[in-house]
Amino acid sequence: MMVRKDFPIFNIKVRGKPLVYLDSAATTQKPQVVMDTLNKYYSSQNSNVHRGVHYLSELATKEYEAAREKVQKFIHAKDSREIIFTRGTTESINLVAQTFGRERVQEGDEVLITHMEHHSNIVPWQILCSEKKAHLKIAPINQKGELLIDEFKKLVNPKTKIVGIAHVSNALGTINPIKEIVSFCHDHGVPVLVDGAQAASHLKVDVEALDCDFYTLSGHKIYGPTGIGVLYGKLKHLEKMPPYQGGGDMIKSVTFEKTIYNDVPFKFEAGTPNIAGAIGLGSALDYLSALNMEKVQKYEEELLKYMEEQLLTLPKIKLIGRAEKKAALQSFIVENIHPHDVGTILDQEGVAVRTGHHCAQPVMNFYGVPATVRASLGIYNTKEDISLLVLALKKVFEVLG
Ligand code: C6P
Repeated sequence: MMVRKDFPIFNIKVRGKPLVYLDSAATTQKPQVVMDTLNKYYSSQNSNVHRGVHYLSELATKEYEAAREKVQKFIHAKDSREIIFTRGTTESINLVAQTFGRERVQEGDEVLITHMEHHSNIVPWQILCSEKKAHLKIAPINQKGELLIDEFKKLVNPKTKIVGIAHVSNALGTINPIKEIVSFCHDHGVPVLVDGAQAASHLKVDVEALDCDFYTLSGHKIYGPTGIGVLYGKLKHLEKMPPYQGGGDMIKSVTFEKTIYNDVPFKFEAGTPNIAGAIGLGSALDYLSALNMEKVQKYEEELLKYMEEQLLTLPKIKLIGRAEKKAALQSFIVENIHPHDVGTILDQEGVAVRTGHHCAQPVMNFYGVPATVRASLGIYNTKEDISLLVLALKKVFEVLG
């Protein structure tokens, strides 16, 4: 896509070389328009929301609520009240575990997740299960990094109270068949939370079509600012759920005897929210929508295919994560060279990749590796970036091979 010019970061040099940024799964770079929006907000709109009758407060509130509607449209939610602003996916999942989960899961019950989850979709459920004396069940994956769907289905039973599953795995790139999973789970009366942190910037997300109960995303992974994220929840759930945190803005009235909570979504947005972040996220979504998510998906699919082919031309490289349906990233290891050493030499060449366990240690354990190198793509990457990755990897073989 011809969008590189929109991202000022590509004007910098890294160690005297042009930046080859292959770490968008950790966080994406930001287009100028998002930074301009933040600047405009702080320069001419800054005020607190829902709290003042004055001009600026009304303006900030209008912009903040407009951002909520942009998120609603972007993920095709029915109602903007189904969009809650959080700090990111991690907070969104914790919110659901500590409210919906806490009420629903009781002693002896089960929470079902998969072997490919990010720690953010494991630990909140572990905390809940330990508090409730419930059990965390894990659906297995195969060597390609795909969910074993029949095994998953066998694990759904009357004790299963909630399912948490990644739309796209951050360590393997696997795209899970969410629609099929949600439909199966609903047939068995089980609600599903979808961790969309790695999906929303690559795929066209339609929460109504997926029919999931909850969907989460992180602003910083979708070309928006850090510190802002989204929890989508079906209105019927959100209205029944208790609040997550108490404080300002989430109440209708407070006396020392009794507090009446505000309506959804404000009930879940205690305290002054990340107003600038939400508005910045709104502008990132406008930017992506103008590019057209179907075109983004197609472009990235071609680029990913090219990256896989190019990596396979190199000796000593083992690709990890070979699912039929994948999004925008490739994990790999280089025989006899630790991923951190690979990453360090790539960095010398201006190539940014992530090395480590990617906050998905169970995935590393499954493959029996301590870490992988992960090259992840965004809309600004080109075939040229991949050629430079390949050249830098050849350098790794020269130096350490
Ligand atoms: N993965 C990565 O490099 P936060 O940190 O709350 O924005 O997102 C957490 C998270 C949840 N689920 C998935 C599938 C994720 O990939 C992430 C974040 C980054 O892979 C940073 S660890």
